Amino acid sequence: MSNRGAFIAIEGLDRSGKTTQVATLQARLESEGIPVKLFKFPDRTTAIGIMIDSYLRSQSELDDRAIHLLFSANRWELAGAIEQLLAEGTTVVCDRYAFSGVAFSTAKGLSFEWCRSPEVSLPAPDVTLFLDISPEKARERGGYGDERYEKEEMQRKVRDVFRQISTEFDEARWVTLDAGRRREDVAADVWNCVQPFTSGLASPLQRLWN
Ligand code: 2DT
Repeated sequence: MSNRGAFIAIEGLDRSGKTTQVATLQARLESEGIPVKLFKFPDRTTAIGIMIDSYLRSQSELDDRAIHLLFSANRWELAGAIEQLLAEGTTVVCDRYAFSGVAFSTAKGLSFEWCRSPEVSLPAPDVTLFLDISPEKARERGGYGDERYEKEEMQRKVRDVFRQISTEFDEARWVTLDAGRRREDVAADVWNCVQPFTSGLASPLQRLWN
């Protein structure tokens, strides 16, 4: 039987260059002839995603738990498609995933355990790359944007929760990269982490936090 595709998640703080790194990784995989599909969470194009988008732009208000569950439901509505692609041998790259869900809602004051519950059993990434940047470095890069959560205090708290999450995974599954460096250097590290997965995996896909 042929290998399944690898499931790669890229998480990162605001101003970490995550969008650029995801695009660079996608281009590199394509140039190597590896079938790849990119997902971005939240996916703002679905019915649930439209509600999330409105909330993030502060055009609507929602209870903290309600928005948390919408973010999670947005992953669940695409989980089947992700599994299918992986089974077909396509590498799946996710720009943000369940870890953002837990990090942002916990940073708002909800309990970590409560935040994690709806994410349990989602397809588990084979490796998660966390693009870490200090608030000071982010400030140097021009500060944060206008959406909800794009505030220094929030980003500090989010960073702390990401660190807490990282302790639950062994270092083969969770890699923290210093994203305060030149983008070429970060991209080289990203590729070094992803390259071993490019021939796919024979092992079954795992479930998150099961
Ligand atoms: P982008 O700026 O990457 O579009 O993210 N978020 C994201 C959550 O609070 N929960 C989640 O489950 C996810 C995926 C992080 C938009 C913002 O949404 C936050 C930043």
